[in-house]
Amino acid sequence: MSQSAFFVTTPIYYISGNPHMGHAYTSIAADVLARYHRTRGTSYFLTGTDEHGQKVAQAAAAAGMAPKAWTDSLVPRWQELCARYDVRYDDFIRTTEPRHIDQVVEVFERLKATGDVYLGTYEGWYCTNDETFWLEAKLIDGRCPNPECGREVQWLSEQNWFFALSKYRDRLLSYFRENPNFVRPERSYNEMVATLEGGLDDLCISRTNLDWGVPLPGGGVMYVWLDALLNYITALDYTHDGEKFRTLWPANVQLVGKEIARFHTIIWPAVLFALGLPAPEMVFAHGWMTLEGEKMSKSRGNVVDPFEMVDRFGADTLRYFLLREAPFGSDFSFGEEKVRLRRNGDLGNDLGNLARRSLAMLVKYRDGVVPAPAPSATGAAFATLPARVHEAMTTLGFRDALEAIWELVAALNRLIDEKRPWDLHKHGAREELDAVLYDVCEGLRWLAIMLWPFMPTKATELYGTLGFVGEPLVAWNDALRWGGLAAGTHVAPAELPLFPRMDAEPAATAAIAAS
Ligand code: ME8
Repeated sequence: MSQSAFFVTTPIYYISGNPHMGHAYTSIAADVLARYHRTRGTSYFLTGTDEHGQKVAQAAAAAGMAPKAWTDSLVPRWQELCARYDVRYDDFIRTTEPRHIDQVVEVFERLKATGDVYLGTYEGWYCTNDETFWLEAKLIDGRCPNPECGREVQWLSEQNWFFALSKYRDRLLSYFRENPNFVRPERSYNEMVATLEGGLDDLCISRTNLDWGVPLPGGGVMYVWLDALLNYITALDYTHDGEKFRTLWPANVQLVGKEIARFHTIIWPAVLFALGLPAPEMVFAHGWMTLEGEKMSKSRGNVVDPFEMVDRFGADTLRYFLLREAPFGSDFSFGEEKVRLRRNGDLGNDLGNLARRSLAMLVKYRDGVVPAPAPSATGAAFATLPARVHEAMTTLGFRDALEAIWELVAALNRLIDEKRPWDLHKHGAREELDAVLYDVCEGLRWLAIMLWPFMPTKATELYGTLGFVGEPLVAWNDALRWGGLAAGTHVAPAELPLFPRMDAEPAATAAIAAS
């Protein structure tokens, strides 16, 4: 693994049930980012499952199973989610794995030794749904103050271990000020600064009357959030000074939903500072997928089944939809009709038709053989496109990146409409026809390369029709120079359209069309 591998993480998901579309969203975004950085060198993508805590224990009990048997039975489904969406992680960590548990205990010992962890008494309120301790003053009508939750809280009175979070407030504030990109988007950054300015309390990091967690020396288990956050470094073999840890930490980007920004941008960096470690470069708190205006969530029960969706639409269409529909930091509502519109419009009419007619014309007019490149206005106009996409990807502007790429799709379609290759052929305008045919084929090669992080299967298919073998995983700097497609290349027109039209039809028929 090289020094420069780009390290990206997702939250580790509570395994209190099956995944829903919201979980797929974060994992897909992380995969797109990891694939993009693979084209620039190497990347390392970590995801996994958060298997301890009261919430998971309660779900297991409700299913009449022991917690570990319950999480063992569910993990394959979470991994299958990744497989079905072409989410290609490098490591999948489970917090019930011995490699994680041993290191959590070691971290606890290290923090005790530095005095950052101390014994005290916790008397106060706890929300099981959010696995969060709340101050009395923060409760609303005696209930959990999280507007997404509002559930009853329970009174805890336990001898517990505390983490000296308050001690790190000033250091955190300076870190925020010196690293404006540490928390993105800006809205989250500002919220977190306001939280820090309001002051911090020490954090209770153990639970006495709960046994489903990492057992701590002397009794009790570790608070599930600290246990979970540590996955980002235990997966790298931190306490054993693992090579992965030395080469990958600090993470380049940690993706989280905005509801857990506080854990990742205040508690997490404070723990890292206490361990003498650097904070991640960027925590990006993305927006929520909603359904009829409400956050899609397991506890609300308003969830969309990602397996049903992928059967219906295919992974690439959904990956495209999710990242194209809204800026990554904003909320957006999920709807099958919207997915269908993107599928038939951007993907079918714009990209799919461009590929179909370009290749068909090359076959018809030049026996499928790419002509020699000529000076190209399109090539000149889009010379800076890779740099624009790069700029967008650096700030996780997936939508901006796709919009920029679609400018090329539109320009190539316009070129065909304006130059009318069928007329050029009829009038024997050989050179002009060659120039148009070359440009559209070269443009398709660019599109295959730039779309690969977003739509790996379709991009590879498109690349294949242009005579290339394997995935368009190539260094953009070298590959994205107009004129790179060799004259004489034989193209193979696709038998089927890249994105067959999908009408609002019953699921079973639609699934075949999505293949
Ligand atoms: O919070 N829209 O796990 P979790 C967008 N185990 N993203 C969504 C979403 C939605 N409606 N619903 C879920 C936990 N997500 C902890 C994390 S990390 C050390 C521990 C995604 O199962 C989003 O990334 O509740 C969100 O932050 C995460 O799933 C929460 O998953």
